[in-house]
Amino acid sequence: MKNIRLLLLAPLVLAGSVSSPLYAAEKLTYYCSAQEDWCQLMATGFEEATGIKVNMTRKSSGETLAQLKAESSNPKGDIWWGGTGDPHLQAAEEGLLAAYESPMRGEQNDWAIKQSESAGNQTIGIYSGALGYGYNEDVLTANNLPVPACWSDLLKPEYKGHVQMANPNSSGTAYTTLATIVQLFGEDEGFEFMKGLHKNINQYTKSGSAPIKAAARGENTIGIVFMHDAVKQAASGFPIKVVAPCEGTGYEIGGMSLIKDGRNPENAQKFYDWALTADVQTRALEVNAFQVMSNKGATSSPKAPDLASIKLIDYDFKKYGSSAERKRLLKKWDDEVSVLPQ
Ligand code: S7P
Repeated sequence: MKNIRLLLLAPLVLAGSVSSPLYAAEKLTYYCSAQEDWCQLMATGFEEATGIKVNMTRKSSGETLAQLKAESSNPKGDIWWGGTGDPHLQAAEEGLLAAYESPMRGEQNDWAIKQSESAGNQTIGIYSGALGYGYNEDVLTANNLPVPACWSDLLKPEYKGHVQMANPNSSGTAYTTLATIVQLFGEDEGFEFMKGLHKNINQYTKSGSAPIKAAARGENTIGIVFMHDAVKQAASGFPIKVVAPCEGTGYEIGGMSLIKDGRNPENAQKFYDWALTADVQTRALEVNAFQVMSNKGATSSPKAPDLASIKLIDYDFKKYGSSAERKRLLKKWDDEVSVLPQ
């Protein structure tokens, strides 16, 4: 009799419909667009805190947005954590995300909540950081190059082949650069700037922080990146100097979003709430991530760029995170800048 019962139960067990902890392993599919080491720290931290098994994929911000679109008829991801806010906002507008109001909202800075409200609570700000660039002091000296201080310096002919940035299609950092330049100088002058810069670019990388990692290794001179990513290299002992461009600069509000129709919505909400706590955000310092965190109680490092002392533009997240504007600017950059000879 017992054997017959077991035989009857077998197909149910194989189909995963018996809710025993042995068969129903708790899991979360996590897409991450921050630095690899920070992504890993968040994955293992969440597994340790909850016992939920995390399956992580790390991709740049624009690439993750492309993945969400490609998977939209059969979503595989549960949560998207990190990366610049613009593609999160675009994903919200395109109906790829789920709205959520975390009980942790009361502990967040106003800018994080404002970002959330602007997208019907389908995303939230989790950190902020200013754009700028960094240079390798040794390589600069070895090449007898002047110390750059402004965006306009990067157009000087002596820097030909010495500047690197990412491709704005794949990288949130590089899209922030394009949108910043357009907002700082106006669209016509901004595109003239991008064309002038193109002459000095040695490579457009896929990932936003790659240019400063290459500079740290001595394989590049100047990398256009978020200032905190340059500070990270300096804090790791590389001869990197960080520049807040004299004309002023843009900034990011890094995002976190629940993916619409994800397969593990409860676990995704658990991750979301956990990631907004002060303790978890303070752990960013363990991997030299020097962004300003969204939780007002998170500890920051004295090494972090002081946003209050940087001339920041009033970055229009609504406009530059909109699907139409982001697509338009990227197409214009593809058609008018990337195709030019160098
Ligand atoms: O965590 C560092 C950081 O710069 O990475 C994110 C960035 O968007 C990821 O790289 P991509 O530029 O390649 O998309 C930023 O949000 C974040 O500050």
